[in-house]
Amino acid sequence: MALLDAEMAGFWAKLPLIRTLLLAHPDVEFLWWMDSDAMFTDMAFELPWDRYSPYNLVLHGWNEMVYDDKNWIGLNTGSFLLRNCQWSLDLLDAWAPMGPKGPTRIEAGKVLTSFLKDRPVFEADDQSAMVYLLVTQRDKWADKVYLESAYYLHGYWGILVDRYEEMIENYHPGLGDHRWPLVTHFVGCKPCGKFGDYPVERCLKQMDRAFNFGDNQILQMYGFEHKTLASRRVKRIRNETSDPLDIKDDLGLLHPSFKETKLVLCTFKAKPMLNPGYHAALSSYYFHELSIPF
Ligand SMILES: [Mn+2]
Repeated sequence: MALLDAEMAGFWAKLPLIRTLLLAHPDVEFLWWMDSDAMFTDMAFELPWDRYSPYNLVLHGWNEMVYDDKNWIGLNTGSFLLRNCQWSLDLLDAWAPMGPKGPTRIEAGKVLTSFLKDRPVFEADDQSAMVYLLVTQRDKWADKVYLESAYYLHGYWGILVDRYEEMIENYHPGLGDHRWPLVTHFVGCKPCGKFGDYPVERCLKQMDRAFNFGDNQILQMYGFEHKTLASRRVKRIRNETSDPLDIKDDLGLLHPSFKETKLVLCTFKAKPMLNPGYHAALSSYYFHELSIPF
């Protein structure tokens, strides 16, 4: 795939970029891909890392929709976790062949539309190609792929953004699911292009609301919040104090704790590593996983 960089434009550009990032950062165990049209909207949610120790790829999705229905929206490739190991580099190679723009991508799109459920006619996209790969080469990949549906690793914006006020009224950050989504992903919004599936005004307005919904969780640490979710202006929600260390930190965002996690190495079926020194360099089997302050 290293040779295909220039051909992998549009939604396929993530593949060569991810490959480069994995190789450039061997000290990073998991890479979390986030589309530029996706936002973190729960700043307190902790990913269930232990659940993922046997897996190398974690996507939002449902097993039945992918493996039984072959539905092209059975999973989402806008926000996913990929373990940094040889398995993942192999996966990127297997995922890439439908990507090169031009006749390859157009012809591959026809294959995907006829094979997958409910897929409209359009050129090959990375998400459909992932469903296709998992269904057609299930034995090779599926045992290391976890489809997560217990929380919104990806959350479709259309069913979330009109409920933010209701969530604020009834719930709190840290839940990550329909009550307080970890990620709000503006699938189908193309405010910079002509071919979006939704009106540009609704997309832009709701992107602002999603941003402010997430931003409120940061601002509250400093005693402020947005006047409304539609407003960039902020208001004070706490009196000034001469004793800032006494400020309550209900979400635990001011002083996040650093956790020690057992490093899980990639597992192989009798296949040598690309670079034997790659993981050996991580001589300690423990590392300090940064609690990402989003
Ligand atoms: Mn996206």
